[in-house]
Amino acid sequence: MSSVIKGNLDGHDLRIGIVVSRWNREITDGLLAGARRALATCGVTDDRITVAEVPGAFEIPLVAAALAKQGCDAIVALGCVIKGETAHFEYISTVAMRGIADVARERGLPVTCGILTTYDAEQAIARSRDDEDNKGVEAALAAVESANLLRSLRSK
Ligand code: INI
Repeated sequence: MSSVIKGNLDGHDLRIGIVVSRWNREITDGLLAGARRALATCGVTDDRITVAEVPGAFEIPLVAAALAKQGCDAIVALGCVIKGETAHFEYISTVAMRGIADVARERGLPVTCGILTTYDAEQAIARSRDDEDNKGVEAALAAVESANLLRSLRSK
């Protein structure tokens, strides 16, 4: 008989790192608020959450790697890259996305993606409001679930 291993959303004994960028701050503040709300619903207390603030999405992977070294069980990456007139958007978003995936694989812990890459400000606002579409919420829940799943797999 096959076994299905799932994570759960009980975060009471997890340490969670959040790395959040200041670029498009009104958006990333909304993502951070969403992530904090979601972690509270999972039972992650404030004293088990470390928030590191970086200038922009480009800096997120390096700081995520440093947080990983400090013993977090999972890291939530929050940022916002909005398409502009130049190719800058592609470079920043590619480095940020690939970077967090690399940190996750290299460190063996979840680094979940709450980095918005949108075509305009309206799309970013719609994904950072205080509602069910908030991507900070999604990334925080994914962090708790994935950290618990990894724990289960490693205990077998
Ligand atoms: N950083 C972002 O997080 N979002 C952006 O939209 C953005 N744009 O458009 O330039 C951005 N740039 C800054 C970048 O992430 C670095 O902080 C900066 O280049 C210093 O290394």
